[in-house]
Amino acid sequence: SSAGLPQHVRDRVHDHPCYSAEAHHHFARMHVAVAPGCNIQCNYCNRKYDCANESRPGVVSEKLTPELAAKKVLAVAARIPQLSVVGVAGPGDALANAEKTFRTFELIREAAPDIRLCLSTNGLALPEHVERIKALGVDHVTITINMIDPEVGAQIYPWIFFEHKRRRGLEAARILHERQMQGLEMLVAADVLVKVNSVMIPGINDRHLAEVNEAVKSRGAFLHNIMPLISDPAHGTHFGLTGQRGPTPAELKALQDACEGEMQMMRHCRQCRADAVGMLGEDRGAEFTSQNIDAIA
Ligand code: CLF
Ligand code: SF4
Repeated sequence: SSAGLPQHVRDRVHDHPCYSAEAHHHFARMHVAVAPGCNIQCNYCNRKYDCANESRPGVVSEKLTPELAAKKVLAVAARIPQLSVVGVAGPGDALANAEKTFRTFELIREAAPDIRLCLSTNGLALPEHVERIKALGVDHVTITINMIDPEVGAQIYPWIFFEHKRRRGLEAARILHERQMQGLEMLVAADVLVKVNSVMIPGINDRHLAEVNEAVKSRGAFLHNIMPLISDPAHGTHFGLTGQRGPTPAELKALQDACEGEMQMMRHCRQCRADAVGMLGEDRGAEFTSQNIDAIA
C-alpha cells in the first residue's frame, strides 16, 4: 500500500494505475504502439507480437505514427475520463525508437498537458536518454531487468545490438546489465520514479530474482513487478519452442512474498498489450482505430 509513503511521493503515484494498487480501481492508462523496433533479443519475445517487456503476446498492434498516436490520445481522453497515463511500451523497445517515442510525448504534452507520461524499456539505450526523459517531464519509467549475473543473462538474451555491432553470449549480457544499472542510477538521481519489471523464468532466473530485487532496491527503484513468463508454443517464442514452462501462481506468489520488504512489490500487473486502452485488465483498444479517431476527438 502507498499509505506509508511521504506526501510528495503519494502525489506522484495516486493517479497512476500501475504505481499505486489503489489507483488502478479509479484511473485508466493507455499505450500508444509507436515503437516497432528493438535493439536486443529476448528468448521470450516474438517480434510479430507485442513486446513482452510489458505485454502479453497476442494480436499484432496497429502501428501508429506520433501524430496519429497523439490524436488517439485525445480521442480516448474524450471517451474515458479516468485516463491519467499514456505509456509507450512497445511493440518493440521505446528507446530503440527514441525519435518516435519522444516526438509522441512532445505532441501529447502540447495537446493534453495534464496527462502523465510513462515509458517502458529494456534499458540498453537508457543512459544516453535520461536527460531527455527528464526534460520532457516523463515521471515514470519501467526497466525490464531479468538478471544481474551475465551467466544468467546469456540464457535469456541471445544477442544485443550495441554501438553498431551485434554482440552475443556473456559479452551481450554483461553490457546489457551494466547499461541497466547505470540507467537506473541516473533516473533515480534525476528524481524519476523507476519501476522494475522482471520476468520469472523457472530454472533460469527464478532463484536469482531475489538478488535482482536487492540490487534494484539498493539503487533506489520505487517498485518491483515480478511477472510470470508467458510461454506458449503457439506464439513461437524461443522459450515456447524449447518447452520452457512459466511459473505456477503459487511459485510466483512465493517469490513476490520473499521479496516484499522496504520496497513495494507490484501485485496487480495485468501484462498489458502495447496498445492497451482502459482500466487495467480491460482493453478497449478496438474502439479506437486510426479510421475512427478523427470522428471521436
Ligand atoms: Fe503502461 Fe507500464 Fe506505464 Fe503502466 S502498464 S508503460 S507502467 S502505464 Fe502496468 Fe500493464 Fe503491468 Fe505495465 S499493468 S504491464 S505494469
Ligand atoms: Fe522483444 Fe521487448 Fe525483448 Fe525487445 S525487449 S526482444 S521487443 S521482449
